[in-house]
Amino acid sequence: MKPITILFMMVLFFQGVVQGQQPTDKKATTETVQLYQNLFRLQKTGTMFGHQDDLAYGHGWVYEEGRSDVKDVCGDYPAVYGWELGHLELGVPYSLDSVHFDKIRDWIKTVYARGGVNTISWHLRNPLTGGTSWDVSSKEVVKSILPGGPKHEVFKEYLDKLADFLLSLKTDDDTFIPVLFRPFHEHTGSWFWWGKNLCTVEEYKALWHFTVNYLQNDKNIHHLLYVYSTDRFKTDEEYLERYPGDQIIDVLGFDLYDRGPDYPEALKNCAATITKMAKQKGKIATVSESGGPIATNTKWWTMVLDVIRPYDLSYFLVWRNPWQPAGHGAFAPYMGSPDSPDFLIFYNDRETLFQQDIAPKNLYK
Ligand code: BMA
Repeated sequence: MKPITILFMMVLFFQGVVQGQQPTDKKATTETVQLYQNLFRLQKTGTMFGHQDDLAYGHGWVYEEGRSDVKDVCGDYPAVYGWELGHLELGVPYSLDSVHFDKIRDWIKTVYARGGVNTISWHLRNPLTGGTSWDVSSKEVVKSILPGGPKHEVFKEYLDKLADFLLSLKTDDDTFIPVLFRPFHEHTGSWFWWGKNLCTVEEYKALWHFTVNYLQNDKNIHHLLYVYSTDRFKTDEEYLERYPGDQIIDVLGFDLYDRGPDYPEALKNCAATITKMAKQKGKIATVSESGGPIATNTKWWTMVLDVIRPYDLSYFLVWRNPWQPAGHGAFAPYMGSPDSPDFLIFYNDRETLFQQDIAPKNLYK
C-alpha cells in the first residue's frame, strides 16, 4: 500500500472516531446526533429500562401528576418511555388507548427535560378499509397507499397529521425533542395490515422509504431516529428479509413477549443475533417491546436480567399497564404487585439503567 493511501485511511479512521456514529438523517438536529452517539456509549455500560405509557396511567389510576407504577415500586422512573399515536391520523383528540395527544406531548417534554428517552409507536388505521391496524382483510393496503395507489392521498393526510404532532415536540426555546420513531412494527407476523402475508417485500420496503422521505424532505423533520422492529425471529435472513436498509434505519429492534417456556432461549437468541448485526452495521440494538406473566412468574425480572446481561442492548421496554380491560394485564410492576421484590433486584443491578442513572449523563449534550 502506498504511504499516501495509508495516510488517507488513517485520516478517515480518526475522523470516524472524533465524529462518532451519525444518524442516517444527514440533517439530524444537534440534539438528535448527541442522543444517537450517547446511546452507543450507554449500550456498552448497561441496558435502559423502558415502559409504555408510564406517566399516563397505571394499575388502578389515570392521569395522576408525577405518578408512575414503576416509581411506586422502586422510587425511580424508567429511562425510556414509549408513547402510542394510533388514531392521531383521524384528527381526534385522544389515542386508541384513550390517552390525549396533548398530554402525550406534555409528557414527552417532561421526559426530555429530565434527560429521559422518548420512543413512539403508531398503530395507525387501515387507510384502505377504514378498519383498525389489525384489519388484515385485504392484501392490497400497502400497495394502495404507495405513490400511484388509490389511497396514497389518504396516507399522506395521515402522515401530515403525524408530522404536525412531531413538529410540535419542542422545548420552550424551540429545540426539537429527539424521538425514536418505530412505525410498521412486528411486520414479520401477519396481524397488522403491513404484516408479512399482507404485502410483498418490495412494498414493505417502499412503505418505509416513502414515509422517511416524506417526513424528512416534505415536512422537514430531522429530530427522529428510526427504529426497525420485527417480531420474534430465528435467523439473520428472517430478520433482514424486509429490512429497508442501512441508509434509513438507526436502531435494530425486535418485539418478543413471554408466551411460554421457550421465552428465555428465544430472547437470548434474538438478543445475540441483533447485537451482532448492530455491531456489524454500526447501529443501536434494542428489545423494543416485551412483557411477561409477572403476576404468576414472580422471578420474571431476574430471569430477563440473566438473559440480557451479556449483550449490548440499549433498552428493554415493557408494554403498558392497562387502566381498562385490554386483553392483557400489567407488564410492569405496580404498588404491591407480586413481582415487585424481584423487580427491585432487577432495578438495583448495575446492568439496568433508570432515570437516576442516565440523568447525570445528559444524553442530549
Ligand atoms: C396492544 C394492546 C392494545 C393497545 C395497542 C396499542 O399491544 O396493548 O390494547 O391498544 O397495543 O397501544
